[in-house]
Amino acid sequence: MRLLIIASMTAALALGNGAFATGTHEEDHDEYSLGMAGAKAKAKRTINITMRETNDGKMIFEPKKLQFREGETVVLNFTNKGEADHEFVMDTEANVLAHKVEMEKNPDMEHADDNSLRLAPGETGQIIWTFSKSGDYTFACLIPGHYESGMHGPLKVTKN
Ligand SMILES: [Cu+2]
Repeated sequence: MRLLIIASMTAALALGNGAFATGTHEEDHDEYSLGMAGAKAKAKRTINITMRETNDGKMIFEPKKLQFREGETVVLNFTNKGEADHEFVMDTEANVLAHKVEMEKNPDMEHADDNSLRLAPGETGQIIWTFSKSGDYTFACLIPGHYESGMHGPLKVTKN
């Protein structure tokens, strides 16, 4: 029962943020376990991340791995250089995989969470994030089929 209570609290928090889009995640997906949206003024580093398809039928993020230091605020700039929509979401692996199942049931679900974005071909986007807790996390594109085509990688937050 505890899980159900947490899930409804998460939903209430999402509503409070005005971050509710069409389609909702009903499970507790704890999107802030690796930190929180950060302030640009605190960011000392910018990482450029590209999403695209490859000629041999894969879908990739460049770079393939991300690493940050605990407490640092980073500007993540995204460019979709592909011909399909792509998404970026970062979270614990368990939460990413739970999200993946939800996306497969409901492919048009939109995310309005701070830890994710979706870009049309040619579009750019930005997430400014403070990585407040060290650990091993994952980033992925959860548009159905994309994870399996290669769109996921490790995100490590190291202790200072
Ligand atoms: Cu994708």
